[in-house]
Amino acid sequence: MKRIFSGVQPTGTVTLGNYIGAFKQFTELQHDYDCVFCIVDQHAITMPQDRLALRKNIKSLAALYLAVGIDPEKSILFVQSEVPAHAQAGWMMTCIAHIGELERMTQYKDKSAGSQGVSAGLLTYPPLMAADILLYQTDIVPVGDDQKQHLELTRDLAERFNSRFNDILTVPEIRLPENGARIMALQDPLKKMSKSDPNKKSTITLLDDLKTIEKKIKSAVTDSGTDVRFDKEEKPGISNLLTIEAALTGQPVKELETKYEGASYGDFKASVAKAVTDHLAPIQERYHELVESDELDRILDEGAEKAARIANKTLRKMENGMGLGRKRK
Ligand code: ATP
Ligand code: LTN
Repeated sequence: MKRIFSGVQPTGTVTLGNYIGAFKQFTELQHDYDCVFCIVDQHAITMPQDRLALRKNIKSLAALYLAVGIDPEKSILFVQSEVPAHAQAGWMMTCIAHIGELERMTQYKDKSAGSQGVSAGLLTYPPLMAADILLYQTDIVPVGDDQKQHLELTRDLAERFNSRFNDILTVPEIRLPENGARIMALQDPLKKMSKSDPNKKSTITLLDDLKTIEKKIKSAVTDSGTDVRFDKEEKPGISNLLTIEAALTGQPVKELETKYEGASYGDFKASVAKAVTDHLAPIQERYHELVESDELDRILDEGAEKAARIANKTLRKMENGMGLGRKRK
C-alpha cells in the first residue's frame, strides 16, 4: 500500500478550515493507504507558546483526530517530539536547505512580518516539515492549499539529498481536497480561516458550541447583492459558505446554487449553519468521551513506537548516506 503522511500543529482548536482542508481527507484516505498522522508540537514552538496551553492542545488535537474518525487500528497517530528521529533528520535537511529558499516561503514572511525577535526556527521550519514527511518514505501528503509551497520545497530537498547522497528518499506528491482546499475567514473572505486568527468571529472551531456556530455563520460577511451564486471574485463570502456546505454534505456547488434560487441570504445562512452543526454534533460528542481517557494515552504511546520503528530505518540510511557517526552493522 502507498504511504500517506500529514501533520497538524497543536496551536489552538482545530477550525472548520483545518477540518475540510485536512482532516476530512485523512479519514477518507485511511481505508486505501498506509497512513501516518502526526501532532507536530515541534513546529508549534516556532512561535511563542504557553507550556500548559501547548500540553492541553496536544491532547485535544489527538482526541480530535480520533473523534473525526481516524482509526488507530488502521492509521498511526503520534506526537512529533516523542519520536526523536524528526529533530535528527530535521537538522540534516536544514543543512542541505539554502537560506534564500527558506526566506522565500510565504508562511515565514506572513508570520514574521512586523514581529521583533523572530525565532530562527520559524525560518528553518520547512526542512523540519520535509524531514517529517521523508522519514516515512511518504508517497502522498494530503494538506490544504497553504502548504503547497512547503511541499514543493520538500520535493526539492528530497531530490537534492538523493542526488548528493544516494537515492534514499521517496519524493512525495501533494494531494489537495477537490473542494475546500482554502476555507476563508468568515469576517474577511479574502483571508484564509486560521486557528491563530485573533478575531474569533472569523473562525468556526470544531469545539464551538452549536449556538455559537449558528451565530457566527449568520454574521458572516457577504455582499450587497441578493443572489446565492458561486463567484469567488464578486461574491467571496457567499462562495465560501457554498464551499463549506458542499464539502460537508457532498452536494456539488452547482446543485446548491439551484437549491438556493430565489432564497434570501438569511435562509441560505440558516441552512449552511444547519449543515455545519449537524456534521459537528457527533464529532463533539466523541471528542468529549475521548479527551480525558486513558485510551488516548495508550494510542499515542503505541503510535510513537510504531512511528519510531519506520522513521529510524530511514534515519540510519540518511546518516549513512551523509557519513554521520560510525557505520553500524
Ligand atoms: P496556524 O493559524 O497556527 O498557522 P492553521 O489553521 O493554518 O494554523 P495548521 O496546523 O497550520 O493550521 O494546518 C493544518 C492543516 O489544515 C494543513 O493541512 C493546512 O493546509 C490545512 N488548513 C489550514 N487552514 C486551512 C483553510 N483555511 N482551508 C483549508 N485547509 C486549511
Ligand atoms: N506545516 C504544516 C504542518 C506540518 C505538516 C508536516 C503537514 C508539519 N509537518 C508534514 C504535512 C506534512 C502546517 O503548518 N499546516
